[in-house]
Amino acid sequence: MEMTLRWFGSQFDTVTLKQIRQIPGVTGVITTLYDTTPGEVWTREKIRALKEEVEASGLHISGIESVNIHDAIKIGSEDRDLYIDNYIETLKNLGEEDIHLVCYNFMPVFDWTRTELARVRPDGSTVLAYTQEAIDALDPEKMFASISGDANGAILPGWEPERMAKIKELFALYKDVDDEKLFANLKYFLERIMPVCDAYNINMAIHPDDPAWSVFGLPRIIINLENIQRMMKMVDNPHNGVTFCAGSYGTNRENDLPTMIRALKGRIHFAHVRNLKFHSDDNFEEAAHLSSDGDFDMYEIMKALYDIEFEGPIRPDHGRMIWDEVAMPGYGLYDRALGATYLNGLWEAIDKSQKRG
Ligand code: DNO
Repeated sequence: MEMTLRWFGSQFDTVTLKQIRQIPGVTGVITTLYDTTPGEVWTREKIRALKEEVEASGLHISGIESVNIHDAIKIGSEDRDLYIDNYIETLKNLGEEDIHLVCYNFMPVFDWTRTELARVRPDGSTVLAYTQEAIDALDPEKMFASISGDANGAILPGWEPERMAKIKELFALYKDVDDEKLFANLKYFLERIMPVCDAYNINMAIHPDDPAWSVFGLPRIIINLENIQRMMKMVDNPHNGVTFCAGSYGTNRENDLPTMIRALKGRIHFAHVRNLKFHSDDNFEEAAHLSSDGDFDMYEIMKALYDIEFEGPIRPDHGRMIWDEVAMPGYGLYDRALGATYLNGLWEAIDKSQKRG
């Protein structure tokens, strides 16, 4: 595995490449062209400029998170081929620039959903949190407004303000899209992009729906092992793989994370590793990465990744806001650096104990 950190680009991130370079064991960044909108072609020039900037700091680009999917593709509307053509062009340009990993999601309307961006924990840190009760009491059209006030001025990943401004129209467009239709639209998209992925050896890594169940009555399909296996079988190509995100699959406590990892051997292209603390099945908050701070056994998660000989990038995921840092919720420097160091420590211990055993 390679330890990495997500970085949103110098225009958007409070964290610098120099700081990332100084986290022990972090050698790559997972990044994006944050100012592009879904459906737009990423030009080679822009990709190359990003790459050069990252490489000048002594790091490299380990993958892209995300190349977002235009709603027309998820809805399956008539103009979807135009946007798929653009996506293919972007993949080709990434491949030409020697980038071989793309994380994306297929969630309708909203990307990840939380009801609080700054819940205070007993130690005074703040974290992202979710309660079903708050979702049920909320008008979905007000979802964006209800959380954006706590975003520390940052643009939230996957919550493009220009899309959120059209939220009513978006809901209307998805009204005939159920789980089956969404699966069919995903299949259509994957079938069309696989040839370019084969040609440039690009691993597509679908990110799970977060939380791993339907919100506001919208269909959500990337939620459990059964559905991921269905997705992989329907377009059976090793480039059609997954981002194993512990914090997203783990929202559903029926998902046994180490078992899922073992079952997905060979098709996990990217891993997000973080911990959650539950108050009830549908009231949880994000915790420090350390096992004892939350409800996941982080050793078992890392051990499962080790056992399947996972070689792709891992990144610590959302961190708590600590030590008075002001940054994008979940994406400050300090707690993610602690997370990376802890995960590297677990990996080293597992590796040494295996070799000695
Ligand atoms: C949230 C992230 C997601 C993720 C996308 C992938 O912090 O984990 O926004 O990047 O769903 O496309």
